[in-house]
Amino acid sequence: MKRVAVIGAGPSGLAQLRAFQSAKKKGAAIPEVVCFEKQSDWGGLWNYTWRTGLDEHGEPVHGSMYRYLWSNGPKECLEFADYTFEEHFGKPIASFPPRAVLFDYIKGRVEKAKVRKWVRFNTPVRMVEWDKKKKVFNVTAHDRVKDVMYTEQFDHVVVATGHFSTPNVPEFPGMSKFGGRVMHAHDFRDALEFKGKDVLIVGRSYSAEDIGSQCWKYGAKSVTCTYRSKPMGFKWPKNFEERPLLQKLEGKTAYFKDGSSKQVDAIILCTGYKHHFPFLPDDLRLKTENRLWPLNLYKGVAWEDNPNLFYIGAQDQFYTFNMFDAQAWYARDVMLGRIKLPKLDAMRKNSAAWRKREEKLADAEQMIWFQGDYTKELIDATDYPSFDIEGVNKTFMEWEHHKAEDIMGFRNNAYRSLMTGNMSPKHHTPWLKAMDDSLEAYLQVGSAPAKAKAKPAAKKKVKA
Ligand code: FAD
Ligand code: NA7
Repeated sequence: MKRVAVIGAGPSGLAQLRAFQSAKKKGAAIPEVVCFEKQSDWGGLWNYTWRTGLDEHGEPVHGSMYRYLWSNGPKECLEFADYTFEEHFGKPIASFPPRAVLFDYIKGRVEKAKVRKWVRFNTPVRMVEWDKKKKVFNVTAHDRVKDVMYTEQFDHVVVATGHFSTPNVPEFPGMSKFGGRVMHAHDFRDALEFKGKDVLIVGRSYSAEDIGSQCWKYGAKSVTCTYRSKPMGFKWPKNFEERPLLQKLEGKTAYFKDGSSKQVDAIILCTGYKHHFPFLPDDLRLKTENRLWPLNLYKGVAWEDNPNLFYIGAQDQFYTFNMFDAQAWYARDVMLGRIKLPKLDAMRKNSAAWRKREEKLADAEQMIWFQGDYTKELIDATDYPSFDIEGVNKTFMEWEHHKAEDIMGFRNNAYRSLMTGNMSPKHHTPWLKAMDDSLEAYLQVGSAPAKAKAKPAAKKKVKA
């Protein structure tokens, strides 16, 4: 029997497990699937940890998520086509769930699929090597509980280890003598730490926007975001501003490129992450910055130089969960021999054309349509339930407009599910006033688990 190693049990790795289980359920013979996960539970970044630095085994902490994190995009844009929010929660729920609610949803599908037995927890992969003669991968893993390293052979390897975990940490002059806290977004956990403080945020992307908003919501005295390329440009509330790039620090004074300065108590570097695959040798390792079309991956998934290796979720992301599904179903069908890959030249040509298109994208709206087209192309190639990608794109557009209108209130909007056709309810509390991010508070289910109370709703049948 063929063997497949899936590295990582976050949304991408779990999509791969579900893809295989779905084929099996329909009667296909599938390979043996072994998923290696370095954390003690699944869910990837959505599995919150209070830890920073090193974990209980001395491994770098994977988690970059923080308390009070709510979905930064509408849940209708990431909904699984084969497992809707309504199926999981038994009723339509509001559009921007906090982390715990999305974590529950992600787990629900794989619990139903009964694939937990495929996962080896507390087991980081240390090395993957291709044996040219035998045409297999030697995968070396470390069982941290028994503290034993071992090597096994696999016909295919799927890398699903995420790329928002290893921080990109620039240094600014004067940092080593700064009289306050300096940290990267990766280590940010609780905005209350910055209550009453003047906070400086470096960066202009999602982390800067959300961590800045969080700090403001939970009582920071002021938030100043400093940008390298251009400001975010939202209509920020009082005591929230944007300034050109930080040049240097003197004591607790920050100096900016426009010559202005400000006293700050803490600096949070929201300067992004690095693709980091320390377990892969040069010939198998994706080297890229965070972008929509990394090169060397055919259809964004198959490692062109050795298409027995796959990457799921390696791109920058507007689309997330259902795009990972599209990729996982595609990779599965290549592994099952249902999809034949073209020769290397043709794969490279195809990727180059996507890259050319990607390079011309001028704004977020064009990027969303690009990623939508890509996701649709993959879905059309497999039996993943097709869904209204144009509708998802349009929901993203609405979301963009809602953010431009009201950056502190966009999460109060509701959208229609593209999977069930049902309109989501508005949330019971405006985001700025909702301080409790628990599942129970969000779903108003008291202390009982949401699923125990919720009755399955009448739902659209899906074919996967
Ligand atoms: P991850 O979730 O990172 O999971 C990777 C898994 O691989 C982890 O479980 C990790 O422990 C494991 N792993 C890593 N190395 C090894 C190894 N060597 N051996 C074994 N296992 C390993 N997306 C949204 O859709 N909505 C949001 O609101 C949103 N908010 C975000 C907020 C933050 C702060 C961040 C950082 C990301 C956010 N994202 C959001 C994007 C996020 O990338 C995806 O939602 C999703 O978690 C990606 O899934 P993944 O499986 O590719 O990676
Ligand atoms: P992103 O989206 O990769 O953005 C990184 C940001 O960091 C971006 O604004 C960069 O500026 C900025 N950056 C990087 N290096 C520097 C230096 N040296 N100086 C100043 N600014 C810098 O990462 P995020 O963490 O925001 O988002 C990652 C995921 O987390 C995302 O998917 C969300 O869902 C949550 P630039 O724009 O290039 O000028």
